[in-house]
Amino acid sequence: MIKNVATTPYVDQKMGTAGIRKKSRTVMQENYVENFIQSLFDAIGGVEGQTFVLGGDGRYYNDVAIQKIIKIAVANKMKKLIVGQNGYISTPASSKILLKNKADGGLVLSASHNPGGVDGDFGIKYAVKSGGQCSSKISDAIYARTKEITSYKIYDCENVDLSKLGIQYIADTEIEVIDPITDYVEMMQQIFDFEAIKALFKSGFTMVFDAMNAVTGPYAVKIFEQILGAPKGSVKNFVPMPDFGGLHPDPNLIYAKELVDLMYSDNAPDFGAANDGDGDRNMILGRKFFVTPSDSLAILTDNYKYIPAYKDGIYGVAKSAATSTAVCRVAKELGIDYYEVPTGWKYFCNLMDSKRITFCGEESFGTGSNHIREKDGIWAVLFWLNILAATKKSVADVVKDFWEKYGRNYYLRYDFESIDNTVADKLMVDLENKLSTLKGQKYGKYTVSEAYPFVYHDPVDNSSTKNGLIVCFEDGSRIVYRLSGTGTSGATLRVYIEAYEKHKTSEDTVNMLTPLADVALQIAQITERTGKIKADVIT
Ligand code: G16
Repeated sequence: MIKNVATTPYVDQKMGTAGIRKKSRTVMQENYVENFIQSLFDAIGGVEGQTFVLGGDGRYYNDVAIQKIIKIAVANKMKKLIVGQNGYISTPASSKILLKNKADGGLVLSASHNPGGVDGDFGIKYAVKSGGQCSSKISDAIYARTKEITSYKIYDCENVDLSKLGIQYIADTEIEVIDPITDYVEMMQQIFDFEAIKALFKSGFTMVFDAMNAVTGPYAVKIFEQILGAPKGSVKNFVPMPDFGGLHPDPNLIYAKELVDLMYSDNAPDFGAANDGDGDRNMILGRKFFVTPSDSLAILTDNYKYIPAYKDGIYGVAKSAATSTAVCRVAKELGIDYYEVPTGWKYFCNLMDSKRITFCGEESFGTGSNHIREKDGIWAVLFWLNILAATKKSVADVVKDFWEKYGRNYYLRYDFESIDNTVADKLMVDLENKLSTLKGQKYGKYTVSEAYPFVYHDPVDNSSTKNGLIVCFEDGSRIVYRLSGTGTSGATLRVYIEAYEKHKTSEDTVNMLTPLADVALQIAQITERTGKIKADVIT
C-alpha cells in the first residue's frame, strides 16, 4: 500500500525565520506539502523507527495537510506519531510534548500570527529533538533537497480519525491521539504559584484573555477560568476557527483591537492579554496601559523571585538584537550573563541547553524560559499574573516602578510592507556598505557613535549568523534595520527604534521617537527607494 509518486520540485520551499510560510493557495498546489515533507524526511536521513509530534493551530488546510503528513510518515516507516486531538496543538505544547516523550522531531502546522483562510497563510514549523526549531544548517539541507526531489512515498489509506483519544495503527506506525492540554497545564502548575493567583481572582481581580479564535482558546479556558477561578467569560474568542473568525491573530495594539479598545475604556478589567495563532506570542496590557514586549522581558527577569520555579536563582538572559536593551540593565543589576542573538527563537536554544540562560525574549511579542524550547504565550500571561498576585500592584505600577529603578527604553517598530524583493535587498546591501561611513555623522541632535552589521557567534556550536544592521548614537539611542523572515508577499523592511531616558519616563512614545524615526528613513533612503513616506504598521 506504499505508493511511490513521481513529482517535480517547487523552487520556493525555503524556510524563513520560523519554518516554511506561504499563502494557503501556494501550499494547496498539487504535491506541495508532499514534496516538502518528503524532502524534510530525506534531508534528515529518513524517519524509519522515529517518533514525531504532530499538530497545528487549526487554520485553514490544517485538516488536509495533517492527513497527508500522517500518510507520508507511515510510508516512510515512522515508528510513532503523537498527534494532537482533532489535529490541534499549540507551538509551546508541542515543544513540551516532544521533550516529555523524548521524540525525534515535531511538526506544527501554523503560519503563527499571519491571517488564516483560503486567502490567508499556511506554514509548517519543524522542531528537532531538543524541542526547538531546526538550525539553519538543517533548513538549508531541506531546501536543497526540495529542489531535487523526484518522488515521494505515501501510504494509500483512509483518513485517520483524529477526534478520538487513544492509539491506532496504520501499517506498523503507531498513531497516538492525545489531549495536548493536560501535559501543558501540569507544566504550568509546576512553574507558577497557582494558589496565589487563585487568591487574586477570589479577591475580585478581573482579566480578559483574547485567544483570537486561535489555538490557545481551550488552554486558556481550562487554566484561567476552570483552574484559577477567573470569572466565566474572561477568555474571549476561545473557539479555534480555520480563518480565526476573520481576525488577524497577531497580538499587538493594531490587530487585537477589540481587546485594546476594552483595555483603554472606562470598563477595563485589571489585566488584559492576548496570544497569537499558535500560542507562542503574547501581549500584556493593564488598565489604559500597554507593556512593550521588550519591557515585559526585562520586568519578568527583574521579578523572577516571585515565581516558585525560578526563585532559587536563574542563569543568564538573552534577547534578539532588535529587542530593546532594557533587559541588559537588569542582567547587570542581577549579576547574570546577558546575550544578544539574531531574530528567531532557535538562536536561544543552544544557550538554554548549555544552561547559559533561563529567560529570553523578543520585540515580536515573544517571551519564554528554559521550560521548553519555544516562546510561550500563556506562560508569559501566568508570569504576569503571578507577579501581580505577589506584589498586589497594578500592571501600570509594576512597570512604572521598573522605570523608576532602571530608566525607560522608549521603543517602536516601523514596518514597511510589500516592498519589491529586489528593491528591499538592494536597500539593505547599500545600507550595509554605507555603515562604515556613518560614525561621527550628525542627524539633528543625534550623532552616530557606531554602525555595524549584527553578527552572532554562537558560543556552543561556533556557528556565525549575520542578521540586521545596527546604528547606535551617542545618547544611547539605536536603530536596527532588518528584513522580515515571516512574510508571504514581497519583502517587509522592519526598522526598530529605541531611545533610553534615565529620568524622563512618562513621555509619549510616538513623540519621543518620531525624530529618530525620521533619521532612520533618511539614513536608509527609505522613501527614495520604496516610495513610502511612512511605515505601513507601527507597533
Ligand atoms: C518567528 C520566530 C520569532 C521571531 C519572529 C520574527 O515568530 O519564531 O523568534 O522573532 O518570527 O519574525 P520576522 O522575521 O517577521 O521579524 P512566529 O511567532 O512568527 O513563529
